[in-house]
Amino acid sequence: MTIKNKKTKCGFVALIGATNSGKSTLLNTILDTKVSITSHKVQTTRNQIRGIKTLSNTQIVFIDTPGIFNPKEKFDKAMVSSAWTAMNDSDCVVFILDAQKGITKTFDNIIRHLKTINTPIALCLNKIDLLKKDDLLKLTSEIIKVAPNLFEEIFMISALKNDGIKSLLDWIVDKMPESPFYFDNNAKTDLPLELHLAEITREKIYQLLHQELPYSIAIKTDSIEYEEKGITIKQTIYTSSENHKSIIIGAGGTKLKSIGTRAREEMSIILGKKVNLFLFVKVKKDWRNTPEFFTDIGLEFKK
Ligand SMILES: Nc1nc2c(ncn2[C@@H]2O[C@H](COP(=O)(O)OP(=O)(O)OP(=O)(O)O)[C@@H](O)[C@H]2O)c(=O)[nH]1
Ligand SMILES: [Mg+2]
Repeated sequence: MTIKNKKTKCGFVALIGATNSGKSTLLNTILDTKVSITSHKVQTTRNQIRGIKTLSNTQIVFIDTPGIFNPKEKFDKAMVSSAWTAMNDSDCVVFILDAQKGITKTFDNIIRHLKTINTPIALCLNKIDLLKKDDLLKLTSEIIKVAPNLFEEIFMISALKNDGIKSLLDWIVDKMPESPFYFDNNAKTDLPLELHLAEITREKIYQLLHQELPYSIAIKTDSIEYEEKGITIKQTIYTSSENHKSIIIGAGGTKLKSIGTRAREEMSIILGKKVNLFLFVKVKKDWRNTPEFFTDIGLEFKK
């Protein structure tokens, strides 16, 4: 029987969790390709990133979300709010908990929100590669005590080491509603190329710059030009102060060069062509309160 004659299923899964719990890592592992940037720093993902997995007659649209934290500024509030929206709009929710961190204030906050929805929820205890089995079992029983009947299933996984993910996928497939596919069979993401390329550079900045600095930057892809010799990409890195600008550029431009080299290498792999990348650094003090920096990445700007 061909796929055309089969009934198909398709739906949305929201990946929810505290910042740094491993949501984007899990998405990339499931898709077997890098769609969402990751880093050891908190607040890496800033907007909803959709990743698509097609398995014979089921298409799963994963929504990776910004981590939940206690937001103070407008931009941070918009990030967290986009995570809650994804949760409300999905057919099932996967709550990813860093099992090393266990039950925290953020955990309680997430639980409070999860109790308000009627969608099936699975809990993933992630980073089990870093834990002893006894501690994991202790944490599981504590969670069941704190949130009885909230989770349909609890999975123990390592997103990084691709451990325990098959049974999570089976659970998700079971939750997908009957529906035609929303995307092509080969699609991995619907992220516009400009944004995808900007995310790659942002990831390199998270890797190469320390402390609070990555939070002060935003990136825009200004142009992508396809030429015979390769692809020329121009991007601007916006930062909120002159001081940060000089740190990003580094002595004699060395830091910016390293960022550019790493980003260019990854872009060349994705695009399958030689890439010339030009990075410009501009100070825009108030970008975190400027509407276009929200809407460009799909965040809502509230006055
Ligand atoms: N040891 C181990 N590390 C992991 C695992 N999953 C994720 N990590 C690491 O945890 C860090 C955070 O991972 P991310 O995937 O960026 O986390 P996130 O939840 O998307 O974070 P935000 O986007 O900031 O909300 C990275 O350094 C990952 O390599 C895991 O299963 N085991
Ligand atoms: Mg993330």
